[in-house]
Amino acid sequence: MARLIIVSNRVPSSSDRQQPAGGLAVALRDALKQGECLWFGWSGRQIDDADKDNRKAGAEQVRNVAYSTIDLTHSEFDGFYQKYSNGILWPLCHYRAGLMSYSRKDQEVYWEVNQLFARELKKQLRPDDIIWVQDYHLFPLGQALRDLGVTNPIGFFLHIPFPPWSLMKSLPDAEHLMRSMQAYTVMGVQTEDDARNMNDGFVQCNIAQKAQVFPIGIDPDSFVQQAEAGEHDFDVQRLQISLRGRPLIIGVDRLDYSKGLPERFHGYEAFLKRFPEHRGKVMYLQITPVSRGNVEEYRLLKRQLDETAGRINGMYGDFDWTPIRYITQPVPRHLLAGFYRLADAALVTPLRDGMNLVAKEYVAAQDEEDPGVLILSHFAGAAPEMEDALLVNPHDADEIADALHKALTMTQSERQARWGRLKPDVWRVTAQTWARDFMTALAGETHA
Ligand code: GDG
Repeated sequence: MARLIIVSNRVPSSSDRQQPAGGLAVALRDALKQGECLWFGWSGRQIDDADKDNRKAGAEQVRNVAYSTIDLTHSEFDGFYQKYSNGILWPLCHYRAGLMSYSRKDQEVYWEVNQLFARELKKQLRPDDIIWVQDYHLFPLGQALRDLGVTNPIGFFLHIPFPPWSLMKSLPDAEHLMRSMQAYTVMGVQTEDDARNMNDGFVQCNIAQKAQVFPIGIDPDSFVQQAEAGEHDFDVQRLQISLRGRPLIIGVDRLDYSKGLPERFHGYEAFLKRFPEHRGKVMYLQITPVSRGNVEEYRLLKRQLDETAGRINGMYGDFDWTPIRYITQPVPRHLLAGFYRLADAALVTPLRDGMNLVAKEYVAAQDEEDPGVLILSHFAGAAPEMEDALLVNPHDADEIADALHKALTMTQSERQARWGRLKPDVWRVTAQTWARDFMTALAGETHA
């Protein structure tokens, strides 16, 4: 059996390896269960630029998976990760070209780090390995490996959206980047829209490559177990007691401008303004762990959210009621599952999102007798699969307000009917089917 090589910017930390807390480690769990595997990426450590020729390689074997890491210098981390990946590609792929701050220097560092990854990985490759590269940090890795003579099958999966070519080409390096993608045996994206956009880019640049759709999901069975166990957890009960019978609205998102958080707060404010009967009678819990705190846009966003939450609480709060409970610390996963189950409605309103796993987790965590209502943005990759959610335009505060009112006054039978139609897709498209379908396509292309 061929060895599977996963390459991602970050390799999961040791605690994630024991009990994956989310994201890639969970999604890939099944793919990594069988046979021999190697997971290669950045260690998370930054070293002095002067030490670049003495970087340490990390190696750790956990059951059948070997974890192999390299360190990055401070300048590599800054140019490759902070500036080019998160300051240029991330906004652009989320249709926010105006937020991109491009520099040729950062672009060079991005390509250099991809070449560094390729050189380090090549040392460890065997002829029959199958390689699967994850996400936008590593677009050119396939080409860098081919340039070193690697002929193994190489797949690529993009977790975030891919914008229309007319927008993508505002990146000075766009055509070069697209050309490098020819190196991949299979090119995977989340949704039909992403595939259409990327394939149009390939046509416009006269490139022989085709993106295919592999929607990602969660591991719903294990999430249900966590949500059910969560009901008896002391901290979940603490939350329940603090509600004193009031309905709970929940939001869970990394602190990121793609998630539409200021717009969501404005939607909740419009709801309190237009439906005064809910004042003092609902609780909105927003869990927003800070991410990428070193990037300027993220610092500004945090300040904007702090201010907006403070303003709404000041304006509508009472001495015994706080309209928004806003937390910027991460919450342990088992508690999150229990919180979802308690919540009567979830606000998942990104301005643009590759898929959005929170929407699927919320549906999985519900109790079938008394399920909550999912309010979901049209612009989440998950929206086409989840049409029985209350779909909203996240830019329209009044539409969010109407959806909240509708969710909190919906009859139990309508909630059950909507949830009953949402649930099958969460079990049909899972982390397991995603990884299996991708690997099948990669193996198919290899033997074709
Ligand atoms: C990218 C794409 C795509 C959040 N807060 C806490 C916490 N989380 C967990 C959630 C969920 C995960 O993080 C977030 O996943 P999303 O899919 O919602 O969003 P991104 O992080 O932006 O992920 C996205 C995804 O890749 C997969 O391809 O769906 O579109 O942007 O699992 O539950 N987990 C814990 N505490 C928190 O406070 N434990």
